[in-house]
Amino acid sequence: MTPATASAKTQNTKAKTKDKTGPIFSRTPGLTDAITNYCPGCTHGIVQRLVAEAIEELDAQGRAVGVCPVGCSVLAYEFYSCDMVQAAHGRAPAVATGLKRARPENVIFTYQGDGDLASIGMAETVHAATRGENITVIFINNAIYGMTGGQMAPTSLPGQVTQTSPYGRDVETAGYPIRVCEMLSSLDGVALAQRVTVDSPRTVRAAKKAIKKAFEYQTEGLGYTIIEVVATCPTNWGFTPADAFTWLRDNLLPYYPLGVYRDIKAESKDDKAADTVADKLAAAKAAKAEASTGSTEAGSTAPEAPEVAPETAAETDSEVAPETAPEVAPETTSEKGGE
Ligand SMILES: Cc1ncc(C[n+]2csc(CCOP(=O)(O)OP(=O)(O)O)c2C)c(N)n1
Ligand code: SF4
Ligand SMILES: [Mg+2]
Repeated sequence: MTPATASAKTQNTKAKTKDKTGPIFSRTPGLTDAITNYCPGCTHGIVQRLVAEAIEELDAQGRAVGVCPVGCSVLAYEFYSCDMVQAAHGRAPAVATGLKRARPENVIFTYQGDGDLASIGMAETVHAATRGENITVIFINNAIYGMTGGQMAPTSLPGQVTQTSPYGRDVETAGYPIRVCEMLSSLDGVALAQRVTVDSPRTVRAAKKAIKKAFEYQTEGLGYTIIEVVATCPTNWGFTPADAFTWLRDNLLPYYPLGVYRDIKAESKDDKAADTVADKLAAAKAAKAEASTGSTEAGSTAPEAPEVAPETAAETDSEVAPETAPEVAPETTSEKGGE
């Protein structure tokens, strides 16, 4: 038997074995058959798959609408099977707000880079969050403007070399990086703010769980949810894919610790969280109920309760225990160095 015949036979045997056992891995129907065009080692493709899987598992395929603004994610409409809307740079929260308010039964997500969300779109982000817009934001923090060739982003590290900071980010002139989850977690409209990464099977699983939880909170009407993914851009960082993951672990994760920064379900189980959105809405709901039974005087100036209040703190029950505080404390900015 020639080596070629032997090899063909081995492959046939393998194929038969595969037929018997069936596929162990397949493409999620949440994605189209299009081949993604992201660079080798880029994490955009991983995250997009996780979002698609979460949508599929929550049976939201027919109701999901994604909003992709400008950045390397701009072509994501080619990759998702669900409806997609392309927004102008930074305007995804406004587009998503309109979609969700017009079609509350739909599951709406934005997929935004750090340049998009934290630079040109920062005002929209903060205001959508503080309004408690019932949308889910997938935030890809790769510490650089990927699509346009590697300019400094609001999340680029102190000392990080980029096209617009060739001597490294100088905090004296460019300021310090913005930690988005920490900043947004102070806003009452935020139901969930969690930072994850996708550098190993374990972290990929955790990221998927977080994304799913965000969609679940949206379905329950709890408010703005954001999952920040600490991501790679090997092309513009100037690394091989493997080195990019090492750089992410050694530099980005210490500065951007993984963890849950706000989770109103977890907080509402905690006595300390007396003023969460859930508590406030529960109070508004109680006031509305009181008014409808006539116990409130006519002409009362009490604020009107929302028509559809989310579940109260006492009613909600999260099966997922909050993750512990970030394991790695952020180092001081002056100690951090990029390239
Ligand atoms: C109004 C406007 N300003 C600037 C640009 C140029 N632009 C395109 S993508 C981009 C930055 C994208 O970076 P990021 O959001 O971090 O996404 P990434 O490519 O890193 O995933 C910029 C500045 C634009 N398209 N529109
Ligand atoms: S330029 Fe960066 S963010 Fe864009 S696809 Fe390539 S590696 Fe990914
Ligand atoms: Mg970016």
